[in-house]
Amino acid sequence: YLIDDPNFSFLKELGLERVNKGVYNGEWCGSGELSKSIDPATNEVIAEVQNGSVDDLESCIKTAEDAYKHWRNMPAPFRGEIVRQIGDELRKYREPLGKLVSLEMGKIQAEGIGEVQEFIDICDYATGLSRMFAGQILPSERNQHVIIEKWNPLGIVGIISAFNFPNAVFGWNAAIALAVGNVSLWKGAPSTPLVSIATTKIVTEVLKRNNLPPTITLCQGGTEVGKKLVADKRVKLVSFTGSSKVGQEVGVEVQKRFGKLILELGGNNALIINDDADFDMALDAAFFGCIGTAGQRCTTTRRLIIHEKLYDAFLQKLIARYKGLMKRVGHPLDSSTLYGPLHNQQAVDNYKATIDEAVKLGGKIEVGGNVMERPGFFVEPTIVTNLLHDSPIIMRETFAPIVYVLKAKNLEQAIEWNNEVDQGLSSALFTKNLGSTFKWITENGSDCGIVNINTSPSGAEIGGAFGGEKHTGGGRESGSDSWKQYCRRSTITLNYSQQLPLAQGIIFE
Ligand code: UN1
Repeated sequence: YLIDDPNFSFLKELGLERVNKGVYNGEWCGSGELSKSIDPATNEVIAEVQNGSVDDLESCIKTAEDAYKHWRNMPAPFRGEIVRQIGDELRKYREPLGKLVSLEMGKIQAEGIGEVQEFIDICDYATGLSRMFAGQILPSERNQHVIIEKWNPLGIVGIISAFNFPNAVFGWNAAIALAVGNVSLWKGAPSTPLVSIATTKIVTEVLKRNNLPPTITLCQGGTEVGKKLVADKRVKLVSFTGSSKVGQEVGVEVQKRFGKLILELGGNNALIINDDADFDMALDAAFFGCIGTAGQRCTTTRRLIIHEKLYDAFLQKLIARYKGLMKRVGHPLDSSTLYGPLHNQQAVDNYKATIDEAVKLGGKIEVGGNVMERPGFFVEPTIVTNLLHDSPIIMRETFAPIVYVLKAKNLEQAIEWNNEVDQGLSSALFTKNLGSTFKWITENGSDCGIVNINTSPSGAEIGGAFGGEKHTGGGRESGSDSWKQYCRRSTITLNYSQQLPLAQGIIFE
């Protein structure tokens, strides 16, 4: 097991062991199945995890409910101070935790550490938020009345995160949930349990030091645990990140019990290169957008829509960049690696099936198209051309480093294609023209949640609201006013007069 290998000493630094308990309900436990966590670059076992059962989940919910009763009564800036300490604790473990993200998920080290940085950033944000999540006072039509709006916490926030961002997505949700007075109950992806466990250890260390109850609970597990979490009415908000298919099922279940929902589902993100684009910058953006995280970000560039004037030159340059990348394929923890493996065998199978289908549909594989001959789940990053903009394969999301390149006559056509897919997460346009810029960001432009100009569709920072429209689910996480989703709004009419006037001037006598 890699945990016993001195080259991976950061695992022990994070408090991990050969067999790790996958449930934290105030104590570390777990009565579900034993599972192995795998390094996707080598297929070697990192360590084992004792997962949670539905009974364990029940114990987490009980713990969380009790913790909530205490936590909601703490002054909000005090809660913010705890979140600040969590951010500081994460700073201490930035490198080992980032390395673990890389090792268990398969993304390169710079991106693994970047993910922890995202969590740290949102802690800073939430600390400030704890003093700023203001309500408002509104004018009343009645004499000596005011209308007050107050944001109250919900209770337990359930967080179901995906393998591709095993640390940051929990962070976005938990930091904000805690600051506004909620407690969190987390189920990380079944294939990245060590990140969940190590992260929870870091966070709970801070809680213990402050003699606080476990406002953070964790229950690693599979579908059974997930289903119970989604169906349980004590979990007031379910924040789910994953596929549109599963997200829809989650949405229906939560709606059945009138729970609250944040859905962060599939993306089918386009990058448009207009004829007046800065060519080199656009090339860098396409390269990062398509290749980063080996094509496994929700925001990965899946469609490249190039103006016909630049099409040939751009495509040739991009192909050359892809070929050059082959020298930079390697283990994610190797500092020279720019391109790592896919996460698991299922991802490789999806990749293969999609390539086969593309070829059947008449697609041309410009570069890539093969599973690599080496241990782990490596596949060649792939560029496909010669398909219709609306061919079925392009209309769906394949979570792999495959990009479809389309030739557009003009910006209007490119925007039409950008918007014609079901998903609506991220999008970007390269242009130097002010008119094109405004067309793109307004009602005639991109219908996505993220609408970038002269930068890649992926790699958003925490300050903005993150999320997308249509089959992406409509939820927003992270910055801006996303925090409102973690609250219930109380509209309070306060009468400080000696009379009881009714609204709309109604006389009731
Ligand atoms: C995801 O892929 O689930 O904007 C999240 C980005 C990252 C987050 C992606 N900040 O690409």
